Amino acid sequence: MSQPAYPGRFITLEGGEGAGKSTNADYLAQRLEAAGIRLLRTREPGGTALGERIRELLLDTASDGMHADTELLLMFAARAQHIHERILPALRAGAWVLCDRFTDATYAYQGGGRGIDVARIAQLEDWVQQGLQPDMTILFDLPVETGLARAGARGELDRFEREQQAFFEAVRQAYLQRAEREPARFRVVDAGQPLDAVQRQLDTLVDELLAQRTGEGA
Ligand code: T5A
Repeated sequence: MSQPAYPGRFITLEGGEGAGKSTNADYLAQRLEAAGIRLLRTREPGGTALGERIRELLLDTASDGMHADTELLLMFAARAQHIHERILPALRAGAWVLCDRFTDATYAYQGGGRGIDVARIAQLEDWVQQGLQPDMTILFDLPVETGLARAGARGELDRFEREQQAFFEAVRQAYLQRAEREPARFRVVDAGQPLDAVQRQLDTLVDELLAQRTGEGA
């Protein structure tokens, strides 16, 4: 990882449906906080009061018929608010940010899944993020069926979870391609394994992060 322009660290968690991001965000947060890291735990879409209202629109099955461009713009609208209201202030103050999904999800779902031209996503990314990128992205990778079975076991499906298998296969491939193109930022975890085996993989990443910590968040 290169040294960012702020003292904090920006870590994102990515993966398909039911990959275990939320479960393991708890584990990562507990490990980092135990090491004395001041942590902002957040998620996308959402993370702010306004962003959570946009999230409701995006996930609501009553939003069926939402155009893919509308979906893309809403993702970035929520993200703009999130960056300015919470992420950048936290990083500048030396806290670390642990975010459940960020822009890689847009490339995977709106790019891979919906088929939106990645150049258009990149334009929005440049405009909204002004160069902000995660310092480390942990990709929880697992077979689509395994993830959907886990997510489905929780009950009612949201607007994305109602998509077809081919959509989620495209999402998975888009994530894996991004990880292959940016090996310095991505760490791919085999999320199809039992939870304790997944967490042993995360322990290695926590050690890596703690070994590189700098600034007042450390
Ligand atoms: N989206 C988001 C976009 O389309 N574009 C974007 O730009 C962004 C930011 C909502 C949706 O928004 C879309 C993608 C999403 O569809 P979300 O709430 O993060 O985003 O979406 P989900 O992936 O639906 O979140 P989930 O809660 O389903 O998945 P998690 O967090 O990955 O999984 P988790 O931890 O809740 O685990 C699911 C179940 O599996 C069990 C857990 O106990 C839980 O019951 N589990 C395991 N079981 C066995 N072995 C393991 N290793 C396990 N790990 C977890």
